Formats: sequence, C-alpha cells, structure tokens
Amino acid sequence: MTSVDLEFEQLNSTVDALRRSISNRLMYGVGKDAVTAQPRDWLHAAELAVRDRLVARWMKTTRQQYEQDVKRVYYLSMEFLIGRTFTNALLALGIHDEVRDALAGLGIDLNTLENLEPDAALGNGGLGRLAACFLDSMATVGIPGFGYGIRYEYGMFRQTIVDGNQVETPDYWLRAGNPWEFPRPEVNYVIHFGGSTVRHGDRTEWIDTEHVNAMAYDTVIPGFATTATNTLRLWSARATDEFDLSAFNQGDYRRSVEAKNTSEHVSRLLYPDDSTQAGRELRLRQEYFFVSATMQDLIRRYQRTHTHFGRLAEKVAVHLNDTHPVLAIPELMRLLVDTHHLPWDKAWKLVQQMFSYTNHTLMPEALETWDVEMLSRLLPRHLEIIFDINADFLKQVGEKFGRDVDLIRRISLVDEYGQRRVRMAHLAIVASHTVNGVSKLHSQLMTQNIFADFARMYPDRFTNVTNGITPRRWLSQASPKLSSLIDERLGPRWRTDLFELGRLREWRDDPEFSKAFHDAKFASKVRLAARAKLETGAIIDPNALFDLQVKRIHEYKRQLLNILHVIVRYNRIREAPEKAWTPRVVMFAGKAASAYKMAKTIIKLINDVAEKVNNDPLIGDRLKVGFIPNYGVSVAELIIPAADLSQQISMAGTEASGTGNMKLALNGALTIGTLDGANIEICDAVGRENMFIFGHSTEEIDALRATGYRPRRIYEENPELKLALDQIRLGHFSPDQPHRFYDIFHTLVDWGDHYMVLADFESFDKAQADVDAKFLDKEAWTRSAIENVAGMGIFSSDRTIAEYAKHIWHVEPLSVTS
Ligand code: 26Q
Repeated sequence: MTSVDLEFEQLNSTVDALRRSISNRLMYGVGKDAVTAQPRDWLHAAELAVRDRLVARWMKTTRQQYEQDVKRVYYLSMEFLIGRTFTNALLALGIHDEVRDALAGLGIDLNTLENLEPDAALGNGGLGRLAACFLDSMATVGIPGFGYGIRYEYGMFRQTIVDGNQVETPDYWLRAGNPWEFPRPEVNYVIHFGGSTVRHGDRTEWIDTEHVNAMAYDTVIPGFATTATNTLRLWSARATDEFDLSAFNQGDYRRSVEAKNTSEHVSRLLYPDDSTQAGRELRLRQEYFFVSATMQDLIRRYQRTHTHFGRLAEKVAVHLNDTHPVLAIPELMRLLVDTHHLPWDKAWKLVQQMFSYTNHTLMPEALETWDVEMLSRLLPRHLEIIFDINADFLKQVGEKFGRDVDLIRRISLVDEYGQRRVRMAHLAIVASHTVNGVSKLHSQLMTQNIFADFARMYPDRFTNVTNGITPRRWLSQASPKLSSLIDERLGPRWRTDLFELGRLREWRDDPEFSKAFHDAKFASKVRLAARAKLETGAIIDPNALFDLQVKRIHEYKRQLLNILHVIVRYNRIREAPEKAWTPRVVMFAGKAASAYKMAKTIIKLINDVAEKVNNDPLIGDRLKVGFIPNYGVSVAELIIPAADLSQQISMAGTEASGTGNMKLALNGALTIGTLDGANIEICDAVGRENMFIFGHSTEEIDALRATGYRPRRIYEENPELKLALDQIRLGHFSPDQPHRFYDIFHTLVDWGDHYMVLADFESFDKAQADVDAKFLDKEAWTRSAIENVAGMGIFSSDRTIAEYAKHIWHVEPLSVTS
C-alpha cells in the first residue's frame, strides 16, 4: 500500500456545481448524452453525483474510527428493509432543493426520478425495517456501527392482486444496477460446510468440507446533518476458484458451471417469514454463511490494530437481531479456539462479554429451532461446540437449582422431545450478557412466559428497550407538508431531537394552527386519492375518514376482526341508508407469506367484500373498501401520512411491539388499538383520551382461556355478528364459489378462535362508534391528532439507539471533526 496524497476534487453543492456533476456523471459514469438518456439514466447520474458527495465523509468517518480505536458495534441481521436511498441521501446532505433546481435546469423533474428508484426490500416486515431505522439512527447519533447481512439478489416478492388473490412475482431489484453499493472483491472469506471433525490431542480440526466464498458489498449509510457516515456490509456468495480448476481438470464444463451456480444459491433469495417453520436447509446455510463471513471480518479488523485477543470485548459488541444470526456464537468460538488457539474458557468469557440479543416474538411456535441431524450434516463442528456449551450450562443449572429433571428438559439448548432440535433462542440467551424485548409489555411477558426459567437462572440478564422509528424517513421525507408546517413553528431541530414535537401542544387550541394542520393532512389524503385513481381508477373522497390497517397479513394481527366489522357496518348502512353515516374508506395493505394459506384466504375475503361493498349503489360514498397492493417501504411512505385512523388490533400479548403504530401516530393518525405491544406506551405518551382503546387485556385473555372460551356462544348471541359470519360461510361475498371461506368461518366459530376475534368484537364495535362520532367533530379530532404528533418524541429510534449504546453495547458516539 502506498500513501500518496490524492488530488481529488472537493465537491461543493451549489446548484451550478450539482448541474455540472450530474452532467459529468451522465456522460462519464452512465455513458449517455442528453439526447439518448432515458429517465432511468438521469436518475443514475443524479444518484452518482449525490453519492460522490457522501464518499468523502464516509472515508473520513472510517479513518477517524480507526485512529480513535473506537469500540464498534456489529449489528447482525438477516434483514434490512431499506427502501429507497436517493431522497433520503438528499435530505441527509441538505441538498434536496439544490438538486431539484439543478435537474430542473437540465429539463428534468426530480420527483419523477425519485419514483423510479426500486426499493431495497431485503426484509419481510417489522424486524427488517427496525434494522434499517437503527442504521439511520446509529449514523445520525454517531455510534460506530456496522450493519451486516446478506445481499439477496431477490428481495421481498412483489405482490399483485389478480381476481382478488395475491400473486407473487420475483423482485430482481438489482436489474438496473445499484449505485449505492461498492463491490469489495478483495474482502472475501471462505465459508465451509459439511465434512467431519477429527481430534488431535486437545485440538479439533474440521476437514473434508465444501466451500463457498463470501464477497463483501458496502453501502454508505449517511447520518442526517452530520459528517458521520456508517457502513452496511452485505455478503454475496461466489463459487471458489477450485470449482473452476476441478472443472478444467475433469473436462466436464457443463456440470462444473452448474455446480458453481448451485454453490452461489446461498445468497439468492430472502426467505419469507411463514411463521410455521419451513426448516429449509438453504435457510440454515444462509444463516451460517453470513455470520461466518462476519465473524472472520470482525477478527481481521481487530487484528489490524491489536496483537492479542485480550481487549476484544472492549473493542467489539455483537448484536443479534433475533435468533437468525445466532450461529455467530459457535462460529466465533470455533475461530477463537480452533483457528487462533485460545483456551475454551477464555474464548467463552470473551463471547459472553461481546454478545447481546433482541427477541421479537412471544409466540413459542415462532421460536427458531434446527434439527440436530441437519446441523450434524452441515455444521458438525458447530454442533459439537453447541453440545459443549450446553453441558457447561446444564451443570450450572444443576448447581443453582439442584437436580430438577423437568427444569433441565425445559431449559436445555437441545429439545429432546421427538426429533432432537437445537433451540436457538436458548443458545442466544446463554451466550449473551443482555437480552432485551422490544416494548415494556413484551419484555415483561418474555420473562414471565417463554423465558421464565432463564429469568430465574439469570435475573440480571433481561431488560427492555422499546422500539423506535426514524423521524427522518417517517415524517420529514414521507410528509413534506406536515414537516414544513412543523418547521414554521418549531424550526428544523425536531429531526434530531424528536422531543421538540412536545412544543406543538402550545398551539393545540389555536384555530389557525389547527386549520393548517388539517390542511397538511388533507394534502396527503389528496395525494393518495390521486395515486389510487391513477393506478386503479378508484374514486375516493379525501373528505372521508381514511382508515388504515397496513402490516403483514397474519391471524394474530386480526385483519379478520377489521373486515368482520366492515361487513357489519355494510349491513347496517343497507338497513338504514338515510342515517348520518360518517363516510369511511377502509384500506388494507400487506403481504401474506406464500405458504401461509389462511393469510392468503384473508386477502381474498377482503377483496371479495370490497367488490360487493364498492359496487352496491345503496352504499355510495358512505363506505369504501380497498386493498392496496405491494405494501413495502415506499408504499408506506405514500399512504401512512394520509391516514386518519390507525388500526393496531392484535390480540393482547401477541404483537411484540409494532412500529407501524408509531409511524401512523407520528403522522397524526389516531389509533384504534388493543393494550398490546408498544400501543400501551403510545397510550401513555399521547393520552388515552386521544386514542380508542378496546378489547381484552393480556390478563383478561388468560382468564377467559382458563374458564373456557366458547366463541360459538358469542356467535349465537350477537345477531349482527351472526349475520356477518353466516354471510361469509354461505358465499354472500363469493357467490361464484360459496364454500370459499368455509375455513374462516369455522376457525372463528368452531375451531377455538385462537386469536379471540369474536371475544373482542363487541368492544371493538363500541370503539368504532366513538371513532365515527369524534370524526364528525373536526376540531376535537384535529386536536387529538396534534396531541398524537406532540407525544411521539420518545419513539424516535435515536432514543432507542442511545439506550442500546449506553446500557447494552457500552459504546460512545464518535467525536467527528470536520
Ligand atoms: C425465521 C426462520 C425461517 C424463515 C423466516 C424466519 C423469520 C423471518 C422474519 C421469522 C421472523 C421474521 C420477522 C419477524 C418480525 O418482523 N417481527 C416483528 O418485529 C418488530 C420489530 O421488533 C416488532 O415490532 C413486531 O411486533 C414483530 O412482529
């Protein structure tokens, strides 16, 4: 390596300079001129011009991290749901208007380009989006944090609705190239699979393995209004050179290329969360592939500035976003003990000081486990290490609690009932110094239920860090009108100190502010109505109440409760169309995992009900129902600002936190919700009088279960509910196939109604009546909407990250000098 002083240009960001940069990038970067350039080429050129302005900051941050020998956070996640980057980067750099004007000078409309960028949809839902919000906050707060994950070629599938059914198409998001990533072919690690182990004295060797390479791609993560810039490093699978050589020797060209291709499958696609464990071998390969590359990278980076491992835990924190990356634990043990010859006890101590783990689910059936037989075939050395960890652990359990066979069976890392399986959450807890849940309720239930034994074993290990969302994307970027109204009153500081929003309460009774607030929301509703008309021809009235339920389709989230209520409302309007109905547009959006049959049937039911309701002349504008296809980050940015009502109606005790609830409240929607997940904390922050709380609490649900829950009785005793359910059962909405929704009916009425939809119906209906009444009182509604925005300070992911940094990772923000 030489170190000459590079004579690169310092780029400034005046409109003139930007126009020149974009022109240069179009010519020399994209290879087009103004005559041949398509809109996509212009987007690419503009992206490169913006990226150039990020790179100098990025180099500087990296250098300063290195010089200050800071402690680094490795945030390991199988999912990063980034969405688009262009607008976000423009706002972070504070050059949005300048780039708009520069492009206008070239005859190009910025907004058109912005909408051409594909989403980086490398995640399923909440967990993946949380990781993306965390990257934004770590950079903005100045925490030296690296995101690590997989560079899937196919992200979350694209959803279209055909005849009311979900149809999935592959999302090849890299088709037009990805200007935000830098390939790093020199950062390359060998990942081993299969083979067997041999012992040489007290050493173990893993032999006869097959290999694949992991190659790094780096994405710049700009902090907002700071020079601090972080890195998201994603691994892509490449066949090793041996493939080429052995092919050459054997002369079987076709087979060798096929084998090469197969070995690269490992980073091909994102697995959907089917909540019922698919147990696919390729998923296990993915998990190991990415954590092995990451642990090797971690060690290499540490060794660049240290000669022994004594200070490893002082310099590195590793965070597990759920159990998906948990194999990082045995992998780091293997590297330290087998490769770097550290004694087991010393290595284990380091590991325990480095790792922390966030749990995102309370449902026991959703906890990840892997078949012992599969592990022994794919990762024999890791299975040995896990067994050794387990033996030490169970010994400690015995020392603490005596010989309690049932306890040992429950708490063991290996589930011995039936086919033996490794419980990944147990491994994560045993190896981590801190385990956190994602809302107060979730953290509390976690230690009372699924991890109760562990909470007795390690009482100090469990804590809570309530989730948050980045206000840069979810208010500043998504809702420009509301943002500039807030700027007028508060100045721009709320973007980095969300508690500033509390000052909006000063104007909650000011008619002028109230009107401006209402107008800003109205503008977002008009924007959505225009898009709906453009894309589907549907005419919706922006004066109606916009009621949104947007999230993955899952039985526990209870889209069924919502649609049942829509049916009851529909029947009521038909009975008495002359009454003063509050006009409503009920919108659903969300994807169903492709293997989750019930979720797909729910989508079909929503669309069948929409078809009937929307085409009934008796109903008119009083009620409209819509399913917005292809929910994802960009669709969310469009529709969330337009919501009046946010449906957060999961059965209490099932939604770990929820983050959509925060995004909607931050945009001035009022929540109708259960006392579940972060809804409870939202309620504390904005005031119960500004929400519509309904339904059984967790304790009440437990009590109801204990005394014997009989959904059929509710069905029989509530005539309106009975009518709606019978309509579902008898094909009122599916005359072409009357039995289509047979399973939905019986799930609710006869098969136990696991998520207590019927039990909460009456209370939901009452809350909905309050919603209708309140919406007619515009002043009262807007006042509550303002209270919602004003109370959201605590839900900034900057606060969440500050808590992780202080209480879990023990890292300090980098002092960046410009
Ligand atoms: C596991 C094994 C095999 C294949 C897929 C999976 C898998 C993938 C994704 C399992 C779970 C997920 C995603 C879970 C998720 O998004 N959980 C949500 O996390 C949010 C952030 O903490 C919470 O707000 C939500 O309450 C929680 O549901």
